[in-house]
Amino acid sequence: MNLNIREFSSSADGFRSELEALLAWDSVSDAGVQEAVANIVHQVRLKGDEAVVEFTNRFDRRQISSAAELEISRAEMAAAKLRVSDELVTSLEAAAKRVHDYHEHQKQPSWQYQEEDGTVLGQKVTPLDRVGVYVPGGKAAYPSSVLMNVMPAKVAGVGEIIMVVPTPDGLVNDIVLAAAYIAGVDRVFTIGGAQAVAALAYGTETIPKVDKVVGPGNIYVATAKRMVFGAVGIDMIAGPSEILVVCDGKTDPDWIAMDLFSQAEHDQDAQSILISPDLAFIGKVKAAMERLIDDQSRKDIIKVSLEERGAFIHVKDMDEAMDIANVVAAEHLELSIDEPEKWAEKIRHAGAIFMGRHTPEALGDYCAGPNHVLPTSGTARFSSPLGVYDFQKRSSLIYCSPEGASELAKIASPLARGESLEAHAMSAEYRIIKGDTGE
Ligand code: HSO
Ligand code: ZN
Repeated sequence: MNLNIREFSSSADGFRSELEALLAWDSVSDAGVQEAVANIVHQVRLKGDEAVVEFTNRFDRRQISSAAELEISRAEMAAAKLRVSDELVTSLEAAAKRVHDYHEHQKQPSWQYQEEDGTVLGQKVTPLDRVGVYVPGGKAAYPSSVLMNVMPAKVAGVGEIIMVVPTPDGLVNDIVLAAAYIAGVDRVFTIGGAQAVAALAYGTETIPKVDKVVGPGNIYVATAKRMVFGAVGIDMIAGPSEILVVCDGKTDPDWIAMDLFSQAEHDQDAQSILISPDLAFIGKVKAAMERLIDDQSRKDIIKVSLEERGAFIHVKDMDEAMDIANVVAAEHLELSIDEPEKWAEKIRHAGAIFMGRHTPEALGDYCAGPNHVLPTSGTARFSSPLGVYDFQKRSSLIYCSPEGASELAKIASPLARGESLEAHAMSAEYRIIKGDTGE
């Protein structure tokens, strides 16, 4: 199949502005969607279970009479796991263990130190009490995403994990439930959309109120998450998936072609870009793609994604490739080159860096260990992969000794008076030890 993929040369006039245009992504904020979501959130907040049942029956074509019917027990999750093939269960378990072990390294311990006068200062780290994980239904139901969202919460020590998943027509995805069981989800409710986000944020008679809602979803879910933010915490709002492959021309072109397909097949809006200093190699990858695409089950999605948002960029050398990679700040960056560890030092912005010819993104998506929930659309400039730290929070600790308090009060008092806050000043001054004049 012919593929019409844009080709750029970094030395061409106007390349930087063309690159900007290529990367631009507008997360649509539709006024109609806003209004519909605001109404759903309001109804759920006001009427609780009754509204959740009504919206679920309407949007997911179900005939539920009470919210209790929405819950799936751990026993039912275990039963779903039995319906999944042994091979798949073994892979889910192996992936869960690897993701768990990786995230163990992210745990932030509490710390404290003591000053000479006995004052102790520190930071106490605590897990969130209860978290809600949104899992999309339908075409984007990824069991791997269940693992990636739940494992870091588990490792953080979150008290209770509630998963919501829409089940249009009452159809449940057994692999998703098996993943939930393996990851250690406490309770599952078969609800989705804005109504699920609102139920988690405000709680209903049946659905417990959580402290944070994480997980990807469609525009209704994303809009609802933005709306309830403040009442609860949320994770990032993800844009379409992206991959940027930098290749020196020495990797099998078929491998690179398939790595580019692997992101393109997610979504028509996904973005796959190849950067190489070797123009002939770019031609070989293109030929490989045109040959391989015909056998791809998702070829229609791949084609649209590559033709709408994909690109080949020819650069003069590897230094320039790294500069462009930093501008793109891709969700996934593959360095399919010699000495990737040397070049990775130059990378400042990327969600995940896949190093060497034997590290395709697909391995990271499922089982290498790091999280596959990553900053998209250039947000890697300022944000990080989903991790244990997203499910932990910090409290400052201050424990003054009498002598320490006396000293601090002498610093605080003039500051408080400078702000005309007399009670602050006096509260501090009461702690000054009588007869302690400082020097
Ligand atoms: N590449 C996706 C994650 C995923 N891949 C799930 C396969 N399943 C995140 O960008
Ligand atoms: Zn993927």
